[in-house]
Amino acid sequence: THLFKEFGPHEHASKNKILSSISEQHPSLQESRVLVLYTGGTIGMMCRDGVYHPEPRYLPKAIHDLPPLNDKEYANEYYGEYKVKPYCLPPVRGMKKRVVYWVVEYEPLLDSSDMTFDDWVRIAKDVRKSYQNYDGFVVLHGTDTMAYTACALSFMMENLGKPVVLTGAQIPVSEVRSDGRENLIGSLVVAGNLDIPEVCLYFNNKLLRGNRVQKLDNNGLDAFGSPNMAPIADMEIDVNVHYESIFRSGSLAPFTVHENLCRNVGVLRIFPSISIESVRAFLKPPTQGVVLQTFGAGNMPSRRLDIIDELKKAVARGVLVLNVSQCVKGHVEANYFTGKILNDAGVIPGADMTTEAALTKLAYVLGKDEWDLKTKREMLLKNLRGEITVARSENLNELDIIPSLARYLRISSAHETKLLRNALFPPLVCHAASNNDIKLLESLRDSGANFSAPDYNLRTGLHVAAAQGHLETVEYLLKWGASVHARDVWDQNALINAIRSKNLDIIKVLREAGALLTNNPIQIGVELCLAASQCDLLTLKAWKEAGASLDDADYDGRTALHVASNRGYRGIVQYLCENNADPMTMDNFG
Ligand code: ASN
Repeated sequence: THLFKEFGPHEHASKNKILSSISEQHPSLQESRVLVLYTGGTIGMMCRDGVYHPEPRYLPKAIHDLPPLNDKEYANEYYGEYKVKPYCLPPVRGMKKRVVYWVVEYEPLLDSSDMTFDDWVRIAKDVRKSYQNYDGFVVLHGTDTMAYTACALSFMMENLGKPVVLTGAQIPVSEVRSDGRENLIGSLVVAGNLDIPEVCLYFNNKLLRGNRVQKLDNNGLDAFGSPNMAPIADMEIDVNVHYESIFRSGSLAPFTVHENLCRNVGVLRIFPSISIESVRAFLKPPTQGVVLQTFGAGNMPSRRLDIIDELKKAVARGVLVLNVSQCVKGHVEANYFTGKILNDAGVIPGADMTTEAALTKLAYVLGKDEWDLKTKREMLLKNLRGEITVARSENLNELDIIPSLARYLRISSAHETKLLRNALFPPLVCHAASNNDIKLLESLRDSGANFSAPDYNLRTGLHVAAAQGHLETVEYLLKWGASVHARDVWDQNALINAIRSKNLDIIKVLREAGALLTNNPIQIGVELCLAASQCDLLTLKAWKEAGASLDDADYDGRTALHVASNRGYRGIVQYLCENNADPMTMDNFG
């Protein structure tokens, strides 16, 4: 019962209340909704008896009174009547949508050193439960084990289509020099405005891929780095997102959470003259997965045949051993005999994964009961969520038109050419989508186009293809990671566009990829009544296929069944009754 204890500005509410409150009619379409899960960490701590402790309820109240984190005037004007009032970020320069957010405080709040696998599962499940109601998620977390949580969540969240941003602080918000305020603002901006469907970590003006991150400094405010990967975004005066490096799931399946993590995993750090007894003790059952931290580019003392022999025996018993380097930078490669000897023993090379990523990947892969041992080994070698660097085989081909236009417009700097590319690609993608031109889409992709980047009306190629009824293009765009959640300036996603084009096949494909109806049920009720009044069976079928309840009523409580029976449309009445419309529903006039 305490799971979703929520602290609005000065009130408590159950999770259900939060969900119902955000489905109320929205004052402005140019908003995005973010859910903040506050798990603990220094950000909300207070110093008592000379040591820091998590302080329940302090942080949500502090945020409420901080103008850069809460525009009270806006909140009162638009959300004054809400049961659980959200916090509203003031407008942020360069960002199209205002961020409106709700904070759920966990109980108990934890120093992240106290977190366990169960806490990762709890966070992942909470995101799953509220996934359809928010555009992005922020997880407030202690810094000590944030890298582990970020890695674990990245694997557990399959086919993620929205940003999940972890952040925290080195100095609590209760202190004057706190870095927590900036970190929270930056994370909210990312979660509410950027199309980055990844688990990431935001700290000190940098956005890093979650499963590449390590805590590198326990004193500096720039505490995190991802030594083997450049940041996904730098938040300087301008926000510079490196869209080409974003990892997008190529699967057509919807978002899910894999909860089962194998606990029998561990990290074994090799050091000169390590004893065979400790190696043996470590590899003993019930151990199922081991991250082996080796020297340099993945090397072992080759004269220690006793250890190699123990490793071979463990591998033969089915233990998965993953080799990562003790160096923070670089990757494991069998360049030396001392490295090759491990490969020959059946140890799996871990490329440039961090120890945190390797450990949580093992827990995830070993938790997949449906995979046999061979598949598990293959999965450990594969780049599942961007945790491994994969060399791009082909170079980006600059689309011919870009350099010519750059010359014509007398643009010479690489930066300006990049701006030109970013401005031109979205309308070109929409144009190709509208013509069902997969060849053009292919060459745009070769040139580095991001299929989720919206045009000036925030429309993407997927909106256009769905509106035009081009199934092949819809499938192609989804395969290359287009977001099913993108909403245009009229608050419509691709699913609504597919309903308007009455294309049941497209609706099905979008739904399978995780698309959801985000409209208010009253809006849907109005649409259903309108379709019934026009005897438009196909539109009713389209709404049904998209997941609408045919019982949704308009503002007067009237349903499609009221309208169709009033007009004597037998076919429509029959269809509605066959699809569970309730003939006993009363409108507001009884
Ligand atoms: N011990 C704290 C934690 O991880 C450190 C921090 O958040 N800066 O919860």
